Amino acid sequence: MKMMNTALRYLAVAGFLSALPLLAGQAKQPNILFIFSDDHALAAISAYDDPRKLVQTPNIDRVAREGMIFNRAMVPNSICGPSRACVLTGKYSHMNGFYDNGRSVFDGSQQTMPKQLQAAGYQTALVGKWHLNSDPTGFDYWDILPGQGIYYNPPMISMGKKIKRDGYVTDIITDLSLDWLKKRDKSKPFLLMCQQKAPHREWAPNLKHLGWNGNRKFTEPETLFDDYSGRGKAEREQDMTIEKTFTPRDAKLEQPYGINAEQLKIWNAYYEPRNEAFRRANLQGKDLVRWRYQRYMHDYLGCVLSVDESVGKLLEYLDEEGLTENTIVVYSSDQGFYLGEHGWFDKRWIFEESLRTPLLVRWPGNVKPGSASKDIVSNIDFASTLLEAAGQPIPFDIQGRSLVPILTGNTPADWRRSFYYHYYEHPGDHSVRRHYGVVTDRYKLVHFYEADANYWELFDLKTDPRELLSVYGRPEYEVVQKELHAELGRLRKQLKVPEKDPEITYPKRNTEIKAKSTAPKAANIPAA
Ligand code: SGN
Ligand code: CA
Repeated sequence: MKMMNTALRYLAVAGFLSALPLLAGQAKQPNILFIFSDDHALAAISAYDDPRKLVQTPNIDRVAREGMIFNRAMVPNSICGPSRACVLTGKYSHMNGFYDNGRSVFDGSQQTMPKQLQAAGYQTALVGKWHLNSDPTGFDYWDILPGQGIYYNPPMISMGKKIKRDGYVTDIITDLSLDWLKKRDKSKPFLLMCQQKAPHREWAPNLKHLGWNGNRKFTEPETLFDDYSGRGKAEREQDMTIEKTFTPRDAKLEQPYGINAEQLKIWNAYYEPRNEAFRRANLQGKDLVRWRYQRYMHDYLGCVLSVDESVGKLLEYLDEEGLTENTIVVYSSDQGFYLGEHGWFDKRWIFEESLRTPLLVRWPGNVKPGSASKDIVSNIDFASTLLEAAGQPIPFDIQGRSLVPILTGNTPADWRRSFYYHYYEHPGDHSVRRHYGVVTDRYKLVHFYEADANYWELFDLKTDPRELLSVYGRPEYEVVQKELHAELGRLRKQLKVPEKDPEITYPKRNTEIKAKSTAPKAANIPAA
């Protein structure tokens, strides 16, 4: 069967066949609703059942209940733009050319999954966060936030035209997505990529969710006061702690970007009395970190509530229109996020909270409701998966592999057992050093490779699930360490990772820069 598929694929890509057959039982090409949030930690989705029980997300959980939840979905480069480029191309950063947020510009002329689906007759749309520093290609309709976007009354760029929209960003992206669905050409299958800004920093919730938790205190992570002993310079010298990096705006001691006078009244009614009490208390040291953690969780999880509502509205639309049965729903995020673990917020590391990303997939008739996968999968697999589901050939240079067999309950015997990771954005926000490494079910071998932070680490997730102690060089790990070095070398070769990082230059950007410089001053859009 595998041989047969490979042969068919060859013929298809070589142009002898226009498409692969659809899966058994499928009468027509499925619609694809791809819902993508920004910085959504697994611990902030109740389906992942984190022991802290931080929040309930009934609508996202519905996707899990009616589909499959992935417990080991990983990103190759845990940061926004690079992740999005991986989704579009099915390739690692060194192959799609988008390495970091600060300097990379996505080359929209390259082969992408939306382009291929569009050519196969799909109607394609992308709404919300894009963050790739060039205009989207492969979409019949696009309506994006410039750069990071802002939470209140966000300027947007609709098919190249600047528009300022009123309201809360998550609702706006949802409504625009629904509007497009309503107006679409119903004779064609669709690919809709609904990409939320939330719950990205500065975690500004919808006004109606302020105080959503009542007086409930959020459970602290065990490592909130990590001292980074047992690890190296990179972990000690980063700039992403709640203690040192958290700003007054993060803490809502300053108002969010773009908010108007009317909204500010409601905002102040909630925050001002609490901020006043905070100022009077004059907290210091650990008490101050604890207070910030509580504020952070109220705000971040408050944003998640809106994302969850959005998922609910989109699923409801599918139900009402009778589209549920023939629509693949994917819920994922551009990466995970730290919710106070190791004292951190943000992402970027090969470590669990930022390496892993949520992934839930519903596909009636193909995916068993309530199923779960522990296979190592990645967002570079999304392109192949959606192409196969649509009966399209998977180009040979795609590095990700289709998840269709896993989704249908038949994980191939040769599925990957190790995963290559590579983070490049240093110098950059939060000062996380460049590193690469290999991840298996149990171990993680990491190389921080800059001249002034050059060292190896090895973590044993079985004995040290929180990754607090590198056991690199210990005699009892000699054999494992050797094997991991060999595996890392093998992966780097197979994936064609260059020996040296490329010089990442500053090519000209279009959409995003223009949009930023012309956006209203009051909105004060934060830099990427
Ligand atoms: C902004 C944030 C950073 C964040 C980057 C990248 N600062 O610069 O905290 O790491 O985006 O995020 S902010 O004060 O402007 O919010 S990413 O999701 O785009 O990769
Ligand atoms: Ca992100």
